[in-house]
Amino acid sequence: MKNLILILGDQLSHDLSSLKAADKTVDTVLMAELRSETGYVKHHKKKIALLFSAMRHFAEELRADGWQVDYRQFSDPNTQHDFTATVQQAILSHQPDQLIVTTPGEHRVLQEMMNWENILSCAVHFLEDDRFFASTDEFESWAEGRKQLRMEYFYREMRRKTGLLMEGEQPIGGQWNYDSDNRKPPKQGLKIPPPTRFIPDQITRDVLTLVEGEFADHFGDLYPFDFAVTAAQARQVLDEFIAQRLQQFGSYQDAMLADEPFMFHAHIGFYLNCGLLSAKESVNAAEQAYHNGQVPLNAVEGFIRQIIGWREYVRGLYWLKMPDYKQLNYFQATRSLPAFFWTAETDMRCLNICVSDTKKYAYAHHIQRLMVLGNFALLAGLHPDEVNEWYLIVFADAYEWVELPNVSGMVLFADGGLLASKPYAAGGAYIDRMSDYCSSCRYKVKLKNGPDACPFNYLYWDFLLRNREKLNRNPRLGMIYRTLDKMDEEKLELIKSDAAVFLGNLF
Ligand code: FAD
Ligand code: DLZ
Ligand code: SF4
Repeated sequence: MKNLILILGDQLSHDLSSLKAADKTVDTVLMAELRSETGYVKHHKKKIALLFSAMRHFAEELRADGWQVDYRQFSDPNTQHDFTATVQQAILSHQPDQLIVTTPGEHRVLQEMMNWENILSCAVHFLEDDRFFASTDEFESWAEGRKQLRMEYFYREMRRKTGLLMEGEQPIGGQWNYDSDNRKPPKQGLKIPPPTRFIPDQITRDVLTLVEGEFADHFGDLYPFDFAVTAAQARQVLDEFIAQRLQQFGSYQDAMLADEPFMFHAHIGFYLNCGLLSAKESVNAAEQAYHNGQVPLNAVEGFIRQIIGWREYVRGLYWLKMPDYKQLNYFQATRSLPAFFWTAETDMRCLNICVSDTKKYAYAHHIQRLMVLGNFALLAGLHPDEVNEWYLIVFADAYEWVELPNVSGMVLFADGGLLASKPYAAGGAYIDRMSDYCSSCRYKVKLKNGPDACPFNYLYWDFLLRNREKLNRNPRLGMIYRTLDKMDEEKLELIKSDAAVFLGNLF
């Protein structure tokens, strides 16, 4: 039996289920740089460069390992530019008995592939993507019958299943979650090691020239390009994170500094999501560092929770709820994305910094994504479709399965509270406490109303007023609505008029 193995741009793992099922002495691997994938949204230039270079390096590694690889480069005149046509053409030239594919990460691509059984001239065999800790079926069983799908309970299941940071049935240290130790504001004089960077080799330089020519109208700076593009380099990023930054990761996980876009974060999402780095090796290495006495429990638990908790949970939720999840808009938000999300031209310093970082690095860390960019999108009532598209475009780690639940669920509360127990809405005081952004902003974070007041302050209360009907029965918002109810009419009018003027001038 002769197989054709299609490997997608986010399946760059040598232990991929489709490769494990194949025989390199007779089978052929197919990989392709496709306009359908670079163009379904106009990805950040760095994201395309990362994927094309990582794909080309991966193909080279497979060849060195004895595989036959049919690799279609973007500029090759024979490249068909969508998955279906590419596979049809490859079947004609290789005449396989069967096409083997590891199930794709996105619903959009799976829909396209579901039709292949009918239109291709060979059998099609889908294999589970077993690079995750929980299968989609396992998540479905966990979710069944639950009214609320809280990540914390799923996470505990994953701790039990993997045995990570466990002593028998109990969590090491007696607590499942050390988040309350993980909210330190940044302090002066923090020593933050620089991120791991790589000098582009010839393969990457060729890709950069291609991206420069073909995707000049896409968002973001292509240069400098210093991403890891091989599994060995991605492993180096992980190892340096564990040796140099994991120690402080927990404590300063929520902190933001204007001159430190990378803080103590791991910067591994890019590599986990395209397959260069495995989630299992990442959490195992972190746990080992804890057992070796190199890192404290709050740090390692926080890191492991992000991966076996949040990352697995959002994937499970995505496959459980798609395609309907994409249509949800609980607050019926309609406003268009303001231009500064692309240009960074805004006098709100926090937003200017977060958009500028995103443009430069195709990266912003979690709290920048959630409590600055996302908080603004929520409070300003931006339409979920536009916000989702933006997040999918701008971050090099963005794929719909992980982006959509974070944006529609965590940031916009568009699912009405399936993912989050209350909206992550906050006024300027939160940003001021967790960052150094406000001290040199044109707006005054302590002022609540008027032309110099921080817009987050009145937008926060205006959001709660606008959505009172949908939120005031939420037990976690009871105290906040009681505070609102104590405000006099004059104050409420000021909030509404400041918000109306501000939002009226957004374009
Ligand atoms: P670290 O902070 O060092 O965390 C380590 C790893 O934990 C990450 O690499 C990631 O794999 C995982 N992780 C942490 N938080 C989450 C989470 N909420 N959901 C899933 N995995 C998580 N992550 C993506 O991988 N792709 C996205 O497209 C994406 N979009 C996001 C959009 C919004 C609005 C928000 C609030 C979060 C989003 N996240 C996304 C989650 C998180 O912000 C990124 O995973 C993280 O910033 C990546 O940087 P890092 O590798 O330095 O992560
Ligand atoms: C994101 C992406 C991009 C930009 N380009 C390609 C590509 O040219 N070829 C490819 O196979 N995959 C690419 N990808 C990743 C796919 O979009 C991803 O595999 C699907 O979204 C399924 O998760
Ligand atoms: Fe952002 Fe307000 Fe602080 Fe300015 S004052 S940086 S707008 S939170």
